[in-house]
Amino acid sequence: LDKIIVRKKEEIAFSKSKISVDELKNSEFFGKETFSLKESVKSRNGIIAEFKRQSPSKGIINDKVSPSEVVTKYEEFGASGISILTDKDFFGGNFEDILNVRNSVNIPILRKDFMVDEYQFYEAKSFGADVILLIAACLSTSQVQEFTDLAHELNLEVLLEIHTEEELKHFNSEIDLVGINNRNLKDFKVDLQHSVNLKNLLPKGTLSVAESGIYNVEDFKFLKEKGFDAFLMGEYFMKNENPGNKFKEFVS
Ligand code: IGP
Repeated sequence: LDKIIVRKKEEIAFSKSKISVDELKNSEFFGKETFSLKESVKSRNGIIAEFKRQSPSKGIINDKVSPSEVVTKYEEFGASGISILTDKDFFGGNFEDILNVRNSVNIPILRKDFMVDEYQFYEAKSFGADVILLIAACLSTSQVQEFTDLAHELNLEVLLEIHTEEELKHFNSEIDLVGINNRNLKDFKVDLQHSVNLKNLLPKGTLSVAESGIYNVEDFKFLKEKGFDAFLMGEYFMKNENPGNKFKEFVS
């Protein structure tokens, strides 16, 4: 994680030198309505389906399919939202993916990245994202608060990701959804029961998202029974030749 953050800061410095915040603000998406993930986890099937080419723990998952083709199916078969990894070096993502996806669906798009600088929020907005991820493990409590305020100013919703009880102290009541990562980002171990225990510590009424490592219908049902409102799933769909069909099969 530390390595990713160091690299991320270099990447941001480079982006800033090429495109200023004022230039980003010229994007058509400033001033446009955003799609609410809070609403769509209630009105659709609760799955936030991820487009993911590769990851540090799994290597290449799928580098053949195009985002628009995949996400159109995700939307058609009821997904509440789409998660797009925009990190290039570790996850093989990019911003064009968000633009492509924005032109393909009318459900919320989560920009999934390691957010450590205000600049990235303007970027997210300028490419048509609706929701941003804040990873508690790489932010201070005051950063989470400041970033939440900035996101809301830009009409972006906030998904706060936690993995430990300690990280719960980063929660504030303006946060829109709390994601509990079933996977430990330090050693990549998956533990669903750990997530259920942590979920039970959230203030009543908090919208909760079970993230990562959901690899079969049983895991999904278990987490649903335990009261999770939404489910962030990537690899299970993406490791197939046709992720959209895998999604369809999973939900039917
Ligand atoms: C999806 P999976 O195991 O279904 O592919 O996981 C998603 O939860 C995972 O990509 C993720 C992630 C993150 C990636 C969750 N939090 C933070 C990068 C950074």
